Amino acid sequence: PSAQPETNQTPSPKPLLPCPEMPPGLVGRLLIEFSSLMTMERVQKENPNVTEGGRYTPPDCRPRWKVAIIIPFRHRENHLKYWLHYLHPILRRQRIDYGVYIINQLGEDTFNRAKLLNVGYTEALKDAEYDCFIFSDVDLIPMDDRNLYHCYDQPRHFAIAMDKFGFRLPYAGYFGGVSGLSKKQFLKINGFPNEYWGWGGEDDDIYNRITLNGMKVSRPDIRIGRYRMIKHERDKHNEPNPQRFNKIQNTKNTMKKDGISSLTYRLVQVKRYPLYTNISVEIGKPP
Ligand code: UDH
Repeated sequence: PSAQPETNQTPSPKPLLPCPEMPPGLVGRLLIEFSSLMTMERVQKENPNVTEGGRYTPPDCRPRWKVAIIIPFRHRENHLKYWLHYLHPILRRQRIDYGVYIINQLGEDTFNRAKLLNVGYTEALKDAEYDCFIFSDVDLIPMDDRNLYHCYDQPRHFAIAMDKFGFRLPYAGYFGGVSGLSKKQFLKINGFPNEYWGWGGEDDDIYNRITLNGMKVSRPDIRIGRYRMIKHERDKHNEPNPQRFNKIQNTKNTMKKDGISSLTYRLVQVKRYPLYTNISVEIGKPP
């Protein structure tokens, strides 16, 4: 008796076509500025189609990647508003299937960017079956929406032409700011190092991991990989790490034991906001 006549069933939705390589509706070069006052209320109103926790999926095509965007964070609320204001519309135009994860380091011990990124990888995978991870500083905004936030055949460096470096790559092995690895690429390099406390070196260590594992870095065209950085003073408790020069000489020896395989932390809170998921963690302090 529970069987419904065929005609009463909702018709199964038409299978969607794969999203196009270069989505129509991109605008190219963008005007990025940080002088207007930004409020979270405004950014929420601008982005009604983002769902709780900062998730979005294109309604009109089938995306190739499921992308977790991971942002290392502490005390940068103002930067986050601009990031959300600019990035959600860009990612929507790019037809990306994505979720935004803010990985918030609790306490005032030394900041550890790469360890937070490892935490983001782990926590995002508890949420959905992501196969692509984009790691972005909170203060970097792409100036061109043709710089597509998905993964590539090789680990991707997105932020190659920042305003603060005169829109040039500062050195050939630079991998800082915004980068992206597929799950497979990330696991191949045992994730990121957990032992870089304070500012600097962790991005070079990641670059070493990539090349030592037989991969190379892929980059967009220099005219497209342009970024604006929100100007700021050096943060407290993120002083330049004097050990960084020595450590990056040793990646070959350290990468097998220090990485996603050795990650430990204490998850304190997961909070879903309309435009992002906040993951607050204790990650310890330098030995
Ligand atoms: N971050 C935080 N909070 C901190 C430290 C770092 O959220 O206290 C995150 C944030 O996402 C930031 C990223 O880590 O974008 C990288 O840190 P950074 O912005 O300090 O590094 P960057 O190389 O700047 O961009 C270095 C300090 C420049 C000082 C210049 C003074 N004129």
